Amino acid sequence: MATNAQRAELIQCVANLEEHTALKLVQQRLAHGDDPLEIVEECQAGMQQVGQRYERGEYYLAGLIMAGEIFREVTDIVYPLLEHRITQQATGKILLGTVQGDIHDMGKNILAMLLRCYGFTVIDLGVDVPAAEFVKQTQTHAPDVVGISALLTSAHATVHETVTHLRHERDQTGGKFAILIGGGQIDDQVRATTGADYYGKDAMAGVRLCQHIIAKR
Ligand code: B12
Repeated sequence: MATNAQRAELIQCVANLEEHTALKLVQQRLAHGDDPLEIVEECQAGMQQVGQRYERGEYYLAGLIMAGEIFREVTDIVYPLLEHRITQQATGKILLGTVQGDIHDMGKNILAMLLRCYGFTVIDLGVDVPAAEFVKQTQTHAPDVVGISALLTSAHATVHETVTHLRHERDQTGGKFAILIGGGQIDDQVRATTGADYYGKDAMAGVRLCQHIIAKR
């Protein structure tokens, strides 16, 4: 079990874009049997600090790119460990994607990975997905849940457009899928404005909501 100082050190390394030290700490922590999911959460906290420094003009776009690269390397180490941890019976089908105009995908990828760990079948449409593509893929796959990710505030209008198209499709065809949104600045107010059914504050909340939606059927 990591100490608070060890947690803070990893968060600071990611925030300071110290790639080699961050990866070394991750390896050490895993070797000591620390929870891979906690390690991912700490790196996420480091990424938030990177975002704040970018907002304050202390980092430029290169800083965001570097942070993205560190996070990807961490997940490359951690994912295989998580995948072997939880295996349950298939519980439902989830269609996932990041909305058009937004190319952030690491949060969505964590959600996809955790959903698979919990036995869900995930169809990942990737990033920059137009509303019409979400609709088309619901026709092809008949999912139980459509999960929409967006990190940019400027993409909230596209979230709204995507949800509106999906709701229309659901009304027209009697489709049963629920619409779940999450990522960045999305909160329950954005959920209400866009007309989505559910909002998940993080990937684990997303998994719990998918379980809840399917259990209700
Ligand atoms: C890395 C990064 C990038 C990388 C992305 C690489 C990649 N492959 O994703 C790159 C360099 C490409 C990038 C580009 C840009 N970025 Co950027 N980026 C970030 C940064 C630092 C980290 C994001 C991240 O991956 N976090 C880690 C993951 C795990 O966290 P997460 O995405 O939030 O996901 C968690 C939850 O939100 C949730 N979740 C996510 N999706 C979903 C979906 C569902 C259904 C559910 C239930 C839950 C859920 O679960 C996840 C795990 O718990 C953030 C800072 C921040 N505070 O987030 C800025 C940030 C998001 N970026 C920002 C900006 C401005 C940009 C650019 C416009 C910069 C520019 N001038 O070009 C471009 C936009 C490009 C585009 N069109 O999308 C701003 C957005 C501000 C705003 N409010 O709109 C931020 C907040 C930085 C800041 N503070 O200014 N970025």
